[in-house]
Amino acid sequence: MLRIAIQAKGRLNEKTVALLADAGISASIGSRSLIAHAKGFPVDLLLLRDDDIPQAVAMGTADIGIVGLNEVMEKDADVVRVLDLGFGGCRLSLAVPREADYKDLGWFEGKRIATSYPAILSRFLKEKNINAKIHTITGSVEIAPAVGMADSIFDIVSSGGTLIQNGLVEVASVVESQAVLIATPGLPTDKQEELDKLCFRFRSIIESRGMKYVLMNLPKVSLDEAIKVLPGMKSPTILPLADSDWVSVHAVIPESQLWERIEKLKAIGAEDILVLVLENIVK
Ligand code: PRT
Ligand code: ZN
Repeated sequence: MLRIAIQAKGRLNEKTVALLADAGISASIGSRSLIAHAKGFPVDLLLLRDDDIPQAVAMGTADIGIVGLNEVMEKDADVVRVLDLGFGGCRLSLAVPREADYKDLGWFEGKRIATSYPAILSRFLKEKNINAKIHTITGSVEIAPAVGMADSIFDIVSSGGTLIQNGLVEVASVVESQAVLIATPGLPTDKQEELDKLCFRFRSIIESRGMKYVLMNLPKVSLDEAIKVLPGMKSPTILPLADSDWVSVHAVIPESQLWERIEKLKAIGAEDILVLVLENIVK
């Protein structure tokens, strides 16, 4: 049975539990227990702080884990990065006070940088040949310059709102991160097979995100034109209607292109357009 480490509580917990549920894995997670038995797939859930997940997976305490790539990189854990999960997106960036006379990375020479990610930062500074002082602090890194603890920060940025609120400007993005599925290197065959099955489910869920299933009635004469607008997964599905001058067209469209394509389809005579949510794409 696979043991999967997930964040007990925090930013990644909700989306991780939702991804597992979409993959048919449900568990009643009590607030105090460390381990939960799941239904729907042979896995146990190990509920940990995100900082501990890379190490737990590297040591084999858990076979697989879901955690931010930033934590995996910081701990330099010996794990296999199996799959990018498409949520928890953020970046690790250097930021300086708005009033700083910043031109380029040379500004950081001799400066104090506050961070919760000293390992990633020190690798970066070494690569860029910059000598700076790293102040490791956990939590509220962004207030360090204002209280005189540091000249600048290296921290997680998502919308950038926290930086603005604290009078800081992002000057270099060092690492792009998102939630990733990691595994212990060299899993035994039976566990690897279970992991492959789980990945298959995760992939189909991830691929269907942001896609819509669209059905419409179309005058047969517009079909060639519609096929150009609707590439679909292979090509759109065309079904005959009782009225032989019309066909029913089904296609999968990325949400970002939905309205633009629907307008084009309406312009060539499409009617009764239905847009449905897609749950899974199984390839
Ligand atoms: O208790 P535990 O140790 O498990 O959790 P934690 O408090 O260490 O981490 P948590 O739950 O805050 O974050 C878990 C993971 O979510 C991180 O390791 C990242 O991979 C990912 N993530 C995605 C983020 C953010 N977005 C994010 N915006 N983690 C933190 N933030 C914080 C950031 O530190 C800063 O304070 O949000 C603020 C910036 O947000 P913006 O939107 O204002 O830029
Ligand atoms: Zn943490």
